[in-house]
Amino acid sequence: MSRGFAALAGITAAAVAIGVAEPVAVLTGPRSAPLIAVGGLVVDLVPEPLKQFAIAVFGTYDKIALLVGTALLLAAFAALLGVLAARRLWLGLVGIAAFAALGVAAALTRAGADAADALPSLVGGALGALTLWAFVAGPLQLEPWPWTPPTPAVPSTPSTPPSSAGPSSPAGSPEAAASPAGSPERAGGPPAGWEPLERSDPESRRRFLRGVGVLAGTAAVAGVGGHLLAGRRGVSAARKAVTLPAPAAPAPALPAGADLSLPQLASYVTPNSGFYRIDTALVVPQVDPASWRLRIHGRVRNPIELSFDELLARPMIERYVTLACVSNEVGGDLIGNARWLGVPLKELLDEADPEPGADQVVGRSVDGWTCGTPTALLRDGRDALLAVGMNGEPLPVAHGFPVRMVVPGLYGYVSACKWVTELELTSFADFDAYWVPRGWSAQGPIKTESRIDTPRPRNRLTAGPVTVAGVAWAQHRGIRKVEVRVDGGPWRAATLAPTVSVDTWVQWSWRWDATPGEHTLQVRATDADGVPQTPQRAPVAPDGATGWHTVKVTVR
Ligand SMILES: Nc1nc2c(c(=O)[nH]1)N[C@H]1C(S)=C(S)[C@@H](COP(=O)(O)O)O[C@H]1N2
Ligand SMILES: [Mo]
Repeated sequence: MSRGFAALAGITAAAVAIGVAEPVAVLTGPRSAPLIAVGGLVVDLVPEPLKQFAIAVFGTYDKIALLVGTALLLAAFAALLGVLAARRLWLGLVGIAAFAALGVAAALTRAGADAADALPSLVGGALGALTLWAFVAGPLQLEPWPWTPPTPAVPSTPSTPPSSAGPSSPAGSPEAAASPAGSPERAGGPPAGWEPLERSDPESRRRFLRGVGVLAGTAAVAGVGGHLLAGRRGVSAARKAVTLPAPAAPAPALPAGADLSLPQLASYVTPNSGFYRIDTALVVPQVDPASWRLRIHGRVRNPIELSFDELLARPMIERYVTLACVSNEVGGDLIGNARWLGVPLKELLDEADPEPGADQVVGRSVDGWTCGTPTALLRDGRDALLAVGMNGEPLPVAHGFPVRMVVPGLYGYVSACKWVTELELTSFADFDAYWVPRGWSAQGPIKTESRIDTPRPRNRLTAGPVTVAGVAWAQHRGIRKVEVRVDGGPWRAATLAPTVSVDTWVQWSWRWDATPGEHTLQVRATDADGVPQTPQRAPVAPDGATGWHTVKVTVR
């Protein structure tokens, strides 16, 4: 078999394996599908710099990039397996078995996995192996070129007398007579350098390629169909059925002018559809509120277990809180402000009654992700919430439905556990949450930052008055002052828009009398304690980026 055909057989076998695993995963859950399971393992295991690179390059699309990358890598391996299988079938089959084993291992080591999660990879592996066999040694294999060495010509006894054919026709020649008519492939015999295994019978080639088409098509239909079906088993219907209680303490009314409503400037309240999403989940966890439970346990005197209805029955408060990701670069957009509805975590913790020394609350998600938050900080009176509502709706599924944590003043990775099902009281000395062994700081207070949203580097600016505007944040400390400077000149005070509390970002604006030429705009904020934002540039790891946001513009 030629390399090309062998590679095609390998890729088709892999497509069948991955495709048919999807409908099986409809029964066992989307995270047991091999591509997702292995992808999830990759997310947990890839070295931190690579992950940083992925977030920097692909941002919120990092997961799609990962899946496409995994699929391409897999296709390359599958092609190689096909080539190996053409030499020694067992090598190819062992390769497929190894991949199936990887899929099984990945599916079984995920949080909350059970034995059934092995099924998609096993079924996929078996059918993938069958496919490879069919192409290499089974009914779809390529048959050798059906050429048999020509019987030695016997010029002395031509079947047709030369005279009857005429001199212009080769039909009566002995060579033509040796090969039967109507079989042009056979007529010429094999070309020079022909090797029996390299050329195949055209009929078997058509059968092979038809097999590739039919099987790859079936794999695609099974894969996409299974994936969509699995999606229909999601919780969007259950989410729509949720009626949120009215807050006992509603959010403060937005002061007039909190939103300057300028083009390019981030709106004061971020709509749910535009809210950044960062998590390690390759498929969004689908948590049925009917079976959701929260356990508050560990080093507490009074462990608590709550159902969703019991949580909703508690008095709720509604607060604006600006959430920020530690991976947000200076000038980046991994930050958003929403109105959250939820139960104060302080009340739940007070009831659970933590033991002395239990200085860390570990939030644990259904998918096993964890974050560690200082117990004292959750009880210091700030509006730390076990949230069920976001901007007047039940939490969007991707933002943690049915319940997540929201803590003013802390980066999301140490506080904002989505799909939360457990709060475990422990100590920082005893437990490292998900990102800590991966090189991030155990403590993650949000650093004072500011951003220029308008103008942007590519804007066409004309000389004269230009509105420079943006946002600044120092959650739970508040912003006292924002300053702007042009071309390294003196700092000028910007005007701060009003805000509801110290827990949200604030919009700022400054009128610039722009002159023609290239200019550099810079912004810095000072928090309400009087501490200015540091000019020192720091990368996002291990505990958040710093530096002044700098924008270069051209004025005509
Ligand atoms: N279950 C779970 N919760 C999580 C994460 C995660 O990976 N898994 N990521 C955290 C991080 S790093 C951030 S910045 C916030 C982002 O919340 P959002 O996606 O709703 O904006 O969620 C936090 N909660
Ligand atoms: Mo984050």
